[in-house]
Amino acid sequence: MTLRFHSSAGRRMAIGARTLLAVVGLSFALGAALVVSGCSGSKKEEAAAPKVKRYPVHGVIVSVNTAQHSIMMENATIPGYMPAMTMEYLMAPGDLANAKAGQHIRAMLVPSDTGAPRLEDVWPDDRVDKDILKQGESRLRENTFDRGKEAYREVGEKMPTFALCNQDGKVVTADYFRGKMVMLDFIYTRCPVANMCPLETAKMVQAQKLAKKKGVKNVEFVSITLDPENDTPGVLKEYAKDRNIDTSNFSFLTGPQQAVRDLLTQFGVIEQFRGDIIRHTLATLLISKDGTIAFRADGSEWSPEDFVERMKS
Ligand SMILES: [Cu+2]
Repeated sequence: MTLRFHSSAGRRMAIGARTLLAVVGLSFALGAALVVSGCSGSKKEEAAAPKVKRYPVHGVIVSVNTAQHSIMMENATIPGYMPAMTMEYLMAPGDLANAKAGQHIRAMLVPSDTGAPRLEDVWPDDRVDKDILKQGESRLRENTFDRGKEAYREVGEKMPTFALCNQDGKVVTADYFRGKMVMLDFIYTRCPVANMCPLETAKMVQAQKLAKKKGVKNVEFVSITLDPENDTPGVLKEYAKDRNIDTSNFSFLTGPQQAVRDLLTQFGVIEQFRGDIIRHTLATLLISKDGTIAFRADGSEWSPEDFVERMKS
């Protein structure tokens, strides 16, 4: 299997995707754990292993102090680090913007010699949300498995159901988009290849602006991350803010790794980790109001005008 960064021949890429899916299907049939174990994730973790020891922490936010870039949090016992207590933690701007008193979060604690410890990899951890995400993940897993070699959803088929988190840390399910057109793609925030994700996002924004200008109503723009390990809600929030993206109808979604993997499989997007870089293909899709995949463009050569025209018809 070869992965291609820039494909002018979308068809060939789609065939590549199908070949991969056939391989995946076969591995299911053989009971191999190729997809389930998410081989790419662990390799990447090793490569990017931080030198400072980090500790998983759960807690409830007591207060948010934006000026100090910190929160007060009542944390549960952190094995090997400290007992349960209420203390100050520093947070990145995106996480801070999402933080609210009373919220349950989980994160990785990074100790500091000079001041308050820092929280990274911050995820919402409210019970109900966790349950919805987990259910969504296992339903999608079963669905991908059941579809086997037909996991890839062609134009004309319904989009899969899912439960993910948006850039505000809110759980969003596929139901949220029912009755709306959805323009959907897959990107990741650290993508270093200018004419891949950065261009893709810029064009989605163009499409969003053009749709608004042309009076297209009831359309949502959705970018799902290829890299949920890094792209937490807070990271996505900063990504959108840095680009001045109007998030009133543009969501950046992330969530359980396996859920993202299954969506990639079902939408026919291929990714492969090379150290910290993800080699991947691009697909931009238009989903109609009843949830049917109406159109897809493989590669980076689609035009915002074309998509907006299709939204109008
Ligand atoms: Cu990219």
